[in-house]
Amino acid sequence: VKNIKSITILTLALVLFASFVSNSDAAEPTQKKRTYKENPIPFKDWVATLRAEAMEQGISESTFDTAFATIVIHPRVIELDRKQPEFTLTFEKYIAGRVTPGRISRGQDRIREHFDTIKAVEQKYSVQSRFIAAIWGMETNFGGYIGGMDVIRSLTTLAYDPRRATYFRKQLLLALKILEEGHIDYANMKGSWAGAMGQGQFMPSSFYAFAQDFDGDGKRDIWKNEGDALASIANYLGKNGWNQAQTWGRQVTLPAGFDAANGESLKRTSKRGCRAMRQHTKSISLRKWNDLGIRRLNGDDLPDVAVNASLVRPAGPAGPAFLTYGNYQAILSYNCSNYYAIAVGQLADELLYAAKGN
Ligand SMILES: [Ca+2]
Repeated sequence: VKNIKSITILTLALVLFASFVSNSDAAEPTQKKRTYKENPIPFKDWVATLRAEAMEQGISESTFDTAFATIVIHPRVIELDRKQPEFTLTFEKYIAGRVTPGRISRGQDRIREHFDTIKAVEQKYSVQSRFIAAIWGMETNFGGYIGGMDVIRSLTTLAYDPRRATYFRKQLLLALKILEEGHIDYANMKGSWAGAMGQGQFMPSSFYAFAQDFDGDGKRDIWKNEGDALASIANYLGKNGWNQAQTWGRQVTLPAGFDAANGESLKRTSKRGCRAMRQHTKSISLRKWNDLGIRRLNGDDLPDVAVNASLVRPAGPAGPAFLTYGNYQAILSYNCSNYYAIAVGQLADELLYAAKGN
């Protein structure tokens, strides 16, 4: 027993040593460390100018002073903002972490719970309910986690910080307008560290572009009212070109030698769409894709319909391939990432299969 104990201690010591070594390795900067400017204006003076600007825009003194009564810069928000671009998950790990059996079954429960509402939203906004639900699931696990941070404090921190001050000052003033109009009160205006709010994680500018008052009570309550939240997501997709007659795309197989034979001729030349579209081929008809030997995963021909699609392989040339339709770009408008859009599409498919299985 003593020997086992000493071996365990030795192993533990080695593990600790190894982690110490790897930690110190990790501390070596692999990228050039960025330096950040600080705001030269004292925070108190900055708040005073913001208050004057808010008054000019019709925010009342009482709304402003309630929201700013205990305001402080929140260092955690700055820390999260600085850490952000390190996106190191592989495509497979990203999907496996988001399209999970637990999320699919919670999605089914939540759809069942709000079935009449989600069907009414689907009809009014012409967006299939499974896609509304998939965005809802990706953003907040179907309203399960809407973020617990004080939105005014987060936006104030990011607006005072010079890095993206102009954008966040605009978001902050719109957040104050949301309070002024009484859609939510200050104490309940919670969100992500970057100020994304409610069950669909809308920034204040998206709130004013897309949020809906589905139950007609005069408030666009995207935090606690499922009808308002789901209608807002559907309206977001609808206003970004959603076509109810189509799906998002599908995973496909490529014939051997596909890239060598077609790589050049399929290069995307269009500049339309967000950044993530740069990884796609050009958009051609499904019939042409079928002629090039692209098939469904089960080996069947592609659907014989007049639809254009672009091909993307988010994990690189050796990874899975997807043909994506126009609706895919509507999903990208929500979050411009191929990983995100494919996860939304696959979660929507899983919710459909699960519903059929019941
Ligand atoms: Ca409402």
